[in-house]
Amino acid sequence: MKREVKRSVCPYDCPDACGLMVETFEGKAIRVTGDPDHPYTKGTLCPKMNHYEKTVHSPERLTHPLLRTGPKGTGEFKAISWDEAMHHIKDHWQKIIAEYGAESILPYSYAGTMGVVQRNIGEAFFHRLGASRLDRTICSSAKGYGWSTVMGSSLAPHPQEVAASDLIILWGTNVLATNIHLLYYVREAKKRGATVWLIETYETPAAQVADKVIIARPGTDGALALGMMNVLVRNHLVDEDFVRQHVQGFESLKEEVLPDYSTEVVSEITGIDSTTIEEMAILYGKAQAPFIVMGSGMSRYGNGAMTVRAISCLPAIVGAWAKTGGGLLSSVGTGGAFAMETITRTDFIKEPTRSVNMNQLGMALQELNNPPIKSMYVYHSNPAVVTPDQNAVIKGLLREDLFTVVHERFMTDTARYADIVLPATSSLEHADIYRSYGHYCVQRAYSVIPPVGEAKSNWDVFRLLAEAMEFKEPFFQQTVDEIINQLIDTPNAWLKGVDMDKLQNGVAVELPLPPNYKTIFKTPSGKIEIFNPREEEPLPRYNTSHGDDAPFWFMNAPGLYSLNSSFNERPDLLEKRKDMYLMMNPRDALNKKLQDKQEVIAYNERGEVTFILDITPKAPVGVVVAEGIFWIKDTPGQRSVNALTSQRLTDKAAASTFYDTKVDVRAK
Ligand SMILES: Nc1nc2c(c(=O)[nH]1)N[C@H]1C(S)=C(S)[C@@H](COP(=O)(O)OP(=O)(O)OC[C@H]3O[C@@H](n4cnc5c(=O)[nH]c(N)nc54)[C@H](O)[C@@H]3O)O[C@H]1N2
Ligand SMILES: Nc1nc2c(c(=O)[nH]1)N[C@H]1C(S)=C(S)[C@@H](COP(=O)(O)OP(=O)(O)OC[C@H]3O[C@@H](n4cnc5c(=O)[nH]c(N)nc54)[C@H](O)[C@@H]3O)O[C@H]1N2
Ligand code: SF4
Ligand SMILES: [Mo]
Repeated sequence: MKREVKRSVCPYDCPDACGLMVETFEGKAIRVTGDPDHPYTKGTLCPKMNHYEKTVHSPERLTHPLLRTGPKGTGEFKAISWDEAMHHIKDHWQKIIAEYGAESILPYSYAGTMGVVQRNIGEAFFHRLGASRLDRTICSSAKGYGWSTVMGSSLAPHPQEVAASDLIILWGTNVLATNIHLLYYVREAKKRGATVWLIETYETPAAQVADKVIIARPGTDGALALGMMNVLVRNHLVDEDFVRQHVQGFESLKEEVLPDYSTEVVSEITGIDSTTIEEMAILYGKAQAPFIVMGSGMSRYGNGAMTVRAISCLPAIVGAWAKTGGGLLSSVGTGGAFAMETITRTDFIKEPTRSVNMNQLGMALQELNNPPIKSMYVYHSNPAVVTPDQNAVIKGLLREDLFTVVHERFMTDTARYADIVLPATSSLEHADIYRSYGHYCVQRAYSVIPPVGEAKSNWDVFRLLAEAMEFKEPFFQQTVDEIINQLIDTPNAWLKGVDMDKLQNGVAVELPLPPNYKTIFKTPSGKIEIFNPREEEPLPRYNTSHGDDAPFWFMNAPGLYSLNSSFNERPDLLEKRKDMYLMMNPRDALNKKLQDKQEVIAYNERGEVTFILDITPKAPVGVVVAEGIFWIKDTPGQRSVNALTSQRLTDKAAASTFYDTKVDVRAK
C-alpha cells in the first residue's frame, strides 16, 4: 500500500470548520495538516487538530460494543457482538415501550460531530420511534434569539470583512481559543492600523491582540451597550440617514429607554468607570467601520437574550452595516443550504411528543413523570461532564432502573454509567457534509480510512436500530452517500452558485452572497427592529441576571487545548493544560489567606469542586475562573466544573446559563 493524501474536514464544534489534508498509510491516518486550498482557513489548524491522528488511533479508542458487568459508574464492562448489543437494546426498549410508552425513551445528543448528516440524522429514528424530543439549547440559542429579535434572519457579514475594519470589538469571545482563523483577519486589520478592544469578565488569552481590555461585571453587558447608545445620542454620533432608512423604533428607544442609562448609572452596574464608557462610545461613533465580533459569553445568563439584543442595536445606530468592514458577526447561518427536513423527518412524528430541555437533564432524569424517563440513548455528547448541575445528572445516571446506551469514541464519564456502550467512528472513518457557523464554506468529506476496530458511524447504528425495531420505511435503507447526494441535489438559492464538481470532489467551496446583502434586512418590517412589536418587551433594556448567594462570580470558559470535553483522550494536550486551575485575584487570595498552587474547593449550593489555585491579576476582584472542561479522572477531586453550574435557563430560548454562577472558595 502506498501513502496517500486525502481531503477531510474538522468535525468539531468550532466556527472554523477547517479543511484537512490527511496522509494515510496501510489504512491508518499518519499525519494531519491544514488544506491550503480552503478559501477561509487556508492551510492552518489549531494546536488540537495538528495531531488528530493521535485522537483517531488513540489506544483509548473503543473498539467493541460493551455490556455493563459491574455497578453503574465503575466502568466495568465485557465485550459483546453488535448482534448481542442490538438484541439487548431491542428487548429493553420493547419492554419499556409496552409498559410506559415510547416517550419514556430520551435521545441525548449535541455536537461531537458537526457533520450535517451524522449530527442530525438520529432525529429521524427517534421521531419514528415516538421518543421524547430533546430541546438542544445548551450552546447559543439565547444568543440567536437576541440577535434575531433585532435582525431577523439577516445574513451575517462575511468574516473576512473584519480585515477592513478600523475598530474591532471582541465582545465576550476568546478568539485565541475558539476562533483562531478570525484572529488572522483581525491581525490583518491591525497591520492596517485598526484598534482592537476586548470586552470580557477577566483577562483571557485574547487580551494579547487587544489594544484595550475592558472588564465588565459578569452579565452586565446589556447595560454597557445601552449606556454607549446614550452617549452616542448625546454627542450627535447617530447616523441619522441610516436610521431613517433602515431602522424601526430608534425614537422610542431614545425617549423611553436610553435616559435610564446615563454613564453614571451604567458605571455603577458594570463596574466600568464613566470616562471609559464615554470614550468607548465616542470612538465607536467616530470609527469609519466598526466591527463587533460577538461571542456567546454574555448570552449564558438569565438575562442573556436581552443582553445580546441590546448589543445588536449598536451597529444600527452608527450605520455600521452600510460600511465595508463594519457590522456585527454573531454567527453565520447557512442552514438553508441543505434541506434539513430530508434528514430530521419531523413527518415521522405520528402523535405529538414532549420535549425535554437538555440543560435540565438532571431534573428530567429524577423528576419527570407521565411517563418517567426509563431509557436514554446518548450519542456524540458527554452529558456527565458538559451539562450543568453535574451532581444532578450523575444522580440520574446512577438510577438502577434507567437503561442507558452510549455511542462513543472513548470511555467518557457518561459512557462509564452506560448499560451498553457502542463504539463510534471518528470523522476520518465516515462520510459527511459540513457547513460552518463561522464562515460561508461548505465541504463534502468521504471516509479516508476504514473504521477502527468494530466502530460504526451514527447513521450506521441508527440503521441497525431501525432494523432491530422493524421499521420498514425505505428511508432507513439509505447509505450515507445517498443521503448526502439528496441534500445537495435539492435545488436552492445557496447551492445554485456553487461549483458542484468541486463540492463532489471534496474540495471546500464558498456559498455565494447576494450583492448588497449587508443592507438587506430580513425582518418582517424590512428594517432593523430596535422596536420589535412581537416581543413582550418591545424595546431592549437591561434586566438583571440570576446570580447565586455567594461572593465570587465563576467563569468556566473554553480552554485552549480542549473543546468542550473533547480532546481529553490526548496525553500531549492534557500535559499542556497542566492542572485544573482556579484563577483568583491576589487581593481575594490574601483576604481568604490562600496560597498559590494550593488545593482549594470552590462550592455553592449545588456542589463542590477541587481546583489548584492560580493567583493572578488576570482574574479581577470578585471573579474566579476555570478554563476548559476536564474528565473527572483528570481532576484533583471527584467532580469537574459543571458540579457548580445550574439548570436555570435564559430569559428567552431556554438556553444554558453556565456563567451565571457564583461560588465561595475555601482551602481543601
Ligand atoms: N479551544 C476551544 N475552542 C472552542 C471551544 C472550546 O471549548 N475550546 N468550544 C466551542 C464551542 S461549543 C463554542 S459554543 C464556541 C464558544 O466560543 P466563544 O463564544 O468564544 O466562547 P464562550 O463560551 O461563549 O465564552 C467566551 C468568553 O465570554 C466571556 N464571558 C463570560 N461572561 C461574560 C459576560 O458577562 N460579558 C462578557 N463581555 N464576556 C463574558 C468568558 O470569559 C469567555 O472568555 O467555541 C468553540 N470553540
Ligand atoms: N461549564 C461549561 N460547560 C459547558 C460549556 C462551557 O463553556 N462551560 N460549553 C457548552 C457548550 S457551548 C456546548 S456546545 C456543550 C457541548 O457538549 P458536547 O456536544 O457533549 O461536546 P463534547 O464534550 O465535545 O462531547 C462530544 C462527544 O462526542 C463524541 N463523538 C465525536 N464524534 C462522534 C461521532 O461521530 N459519533 C458519536 N456517537 N460520538 C462522537 C466525542 O468522543 C465526545 O466525547 O458543552 C457545554 N458545556
Ligand atoms: S478545532 Fe476549530 S480551529 Fe481547530 S482544526 Fe478544528 S475547526 Fe480548525
Ligand atoms: Mo457550543
